[in-house]
Amino acid sequence: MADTEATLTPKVIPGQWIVRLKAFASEGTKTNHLSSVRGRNADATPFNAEVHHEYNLDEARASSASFDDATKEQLEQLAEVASVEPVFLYKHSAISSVTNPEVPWGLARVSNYGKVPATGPYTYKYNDAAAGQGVVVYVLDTGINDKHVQFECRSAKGPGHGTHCAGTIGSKDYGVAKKVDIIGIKVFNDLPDGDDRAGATNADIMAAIEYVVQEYKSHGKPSVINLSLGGPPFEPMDATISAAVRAGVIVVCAAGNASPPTFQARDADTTSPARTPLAITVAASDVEDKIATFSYYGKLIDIIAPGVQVTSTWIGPNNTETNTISGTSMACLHDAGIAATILSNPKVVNKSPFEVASELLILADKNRITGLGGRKQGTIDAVSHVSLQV
Ligand SMILES: [Ca+2]
Repeated sequence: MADTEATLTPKVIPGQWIVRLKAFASEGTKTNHLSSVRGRNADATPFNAEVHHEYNLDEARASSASFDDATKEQLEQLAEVASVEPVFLYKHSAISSVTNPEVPWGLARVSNYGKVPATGPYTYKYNDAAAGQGVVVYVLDTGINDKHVQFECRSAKGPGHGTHCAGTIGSKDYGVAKKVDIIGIKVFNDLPDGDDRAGATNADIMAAIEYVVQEYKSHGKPSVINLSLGGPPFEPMDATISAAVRAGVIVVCAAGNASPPTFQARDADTTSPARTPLAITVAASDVEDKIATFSYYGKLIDIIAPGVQVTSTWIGPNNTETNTISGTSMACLHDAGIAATILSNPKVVNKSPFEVASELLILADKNRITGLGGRKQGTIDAVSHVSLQV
């Protein structure tokens, strides 16, 4: 399956661009910029740009648009423009897939200090009074199969990978936070993972993040964004995530996975969104408490969570299907769920993203992970843990 190996060769969408304005450009600067772009369209010069989307978060003002290379050169000359970069695809951070309907070991691991047995049956201990009630987790993915019986009508929309994600965050049997509200936002196209045109564009991911910030500002419920995806480093996306976190939304993302053809794990500073410091970046471990061979690593990892052979909900005709897959995608879902449990815990008074991130670390099971020598040295040794104390 293709995934964050796209960091090497991003799949670019020809003729589509993200025009980023200089840091902290004002709303007025953006308005003037877009009206000047539209004005140039109207005059007799061969300038031609069609604006598709405007991004308005304070530190991440930008637009996505279609135009040709000559127009790109003209736009790059404008004083207010920081960069003009291509629209390209991000990929799922999941790597392998086998059908195996078992109770997930990951839930047992995050509710236990210390290693769990190599084989089940497993139990998940959690506190029902802090199970994510009143918290919204937004899963930016393929959408969610909301008909799946595991969601008890707490989720909204779509298939496959997104359904698996939502399952680990909040489904009845496979989920960390069993009372959380889950909203799937479809950013991935419907092509199969093996297709090199499959993915989610940077333009759509940024728009979806900004949409969540607007939702959060209107409903005021504690909110978490789950990004089980990865791709090339991209400054405008990093800025969008930073703006979302500063606005009060927690952003949890996958560290990234080694994948074909090289199967070489890298430092998470080589990929977005994992390299964004204000995101909670999650690496993956296995049932032996060893860092997953595929997991990206390094100083930007905030925490480690189960990410090898994780069973969760899937799509299928019966709406009861499950699938067992691996990836830092799966690891980060545990932390989206744990963040939701912290946000719903009445004992935790201060719930800004920064305080939730530090609470995650306080709770974490430290100094358990093996395999953090060599290139992976410097990666935090802390396994996510869900608090039973309310
Ligand atoms: Ca971080």
